[in-house]
Amino acid sequence: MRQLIVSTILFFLVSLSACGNLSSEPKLSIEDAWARAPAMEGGNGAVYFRVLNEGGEADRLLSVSSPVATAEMHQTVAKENGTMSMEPLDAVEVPARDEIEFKQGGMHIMLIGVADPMSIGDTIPFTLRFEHTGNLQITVEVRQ
Ligand SMILES: [Cu+2]
Repeated sequence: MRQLIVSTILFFLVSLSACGNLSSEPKLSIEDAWARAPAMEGGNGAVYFRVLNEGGEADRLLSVSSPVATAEMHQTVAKENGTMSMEPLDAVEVPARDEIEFKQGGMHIMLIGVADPMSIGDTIPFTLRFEHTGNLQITVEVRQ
């Protein structure tokens, strides 16, 4: 009888840990992050990156920030007259086992009014705030 109880408890523990491995949570990483310096002092810069989600649940990017300037999430949109424009994004879904990309001509991060000039090779701190994962702090290199 004692043997049976021990076996039952063991089985229960194994089941629990198996569930733990399958638990659906977002598992995020930020790849290929880089920043573009503003063309002139006080102008707008940009930040680009990919967000990978290897987890079994989606997450949402709620906001971004950097000490160098006000950071906004934007979407590039083509207008009917053929010109390009941008619209602010409230939040961006990162689906489970998928990735999203912030890139030139698509979704991107705008650094509004960069006060201190950024040079090629500089690095800037950058924070991404996700609904489930919380804050992810990364360092972004300024490139051409
Ligand atoms: Cu923009």
